[in-house]
Amino acid sequence: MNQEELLKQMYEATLLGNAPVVLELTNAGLAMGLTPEILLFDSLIPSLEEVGARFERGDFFVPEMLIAGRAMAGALEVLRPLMVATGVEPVGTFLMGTVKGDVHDIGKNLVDIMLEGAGFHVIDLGVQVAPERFVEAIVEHKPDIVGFSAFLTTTMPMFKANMNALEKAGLRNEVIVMVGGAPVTQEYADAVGADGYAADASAAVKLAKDLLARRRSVAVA
Ligand code: B1M
Repeated sequence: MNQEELLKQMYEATLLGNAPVVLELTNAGLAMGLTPEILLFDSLIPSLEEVGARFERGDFFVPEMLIAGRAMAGALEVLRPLMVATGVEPVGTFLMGTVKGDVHDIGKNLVDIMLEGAGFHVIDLGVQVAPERFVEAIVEHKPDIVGFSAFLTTTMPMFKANMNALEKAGLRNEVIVMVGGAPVTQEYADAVGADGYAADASAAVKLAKDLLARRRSVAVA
């Protein structure tokens, strides 16, 4: 099997939610010299996008989405240690969570991995995180940045609820706020008063670094 065939087989196996085969192909791809980024961006992520498209057309239902998601999550477990930086001084602390009412976490976990790869210390509160839990964690960990992920149009309004909770707790100016997730847009991020929005994991890393550098240069001036 060549690299192209492997990526195609992995795409198909993810689509069918065949977790053992996806895992086997992940290891085989790495052994063949494919990078974690190629496996992710040329096979796993496009496959999940197709899962979403089939769900929208009514060809797939929730169980199919669930097993495809699990197959992708299994591959991420193997790829994570290969993508994170080791032994470097953290560039900053990033507190992350999927908002209340939303259980999607694959995209959030990918952002975590890429942030860790870029040297951030990431604290992930998981999914269905209530505004008061974000507040508690900000007080406890004093992160430089807090990130809210939302993957449903029905859970995006939780961004505003989170912002209100930060304001009420007197924390809004203590922390940079970033938002993201499939249905989120720059306009929506601006409307809720977030400091930044990123469309994908690499853009999130770049933005996190930029926002932090800007905040630190203002603090020094
Ligand atoms: Co759901 N789901 N799902 N789902 N699911 C979507 C999101 C959907 C778009 C499918 C579709 O209709 N095409 C749709 C939402 C429609 C909408 O609101 N606009 C949808 C729906 C409707 C639902 C349910 C309501 C279905 C139902 O029950 N009837 C239900 C909701 C449950 C709930 O949360 N309360 C549901 C459930 C599920 C599963 C549990 C079965 C499973 C989740 C498994 C899991 O996450 N552990 C699932 C899955 C797998 C999907 C799809 C197929 C794949 C999501 C994914 O992992 N994508 C998805 C379709 C799709 O996205 N095309 C879909 C890959 C991932 C790498 O991309 O998540 O976009 P993404 O993350 C990106 C960016 O968004 C960004 O970077 C990430 C990496 O590049 N990003 C950030 C994310 N967070 C960020 C934070 C940042 C910055 C960038 O800063 C802080």
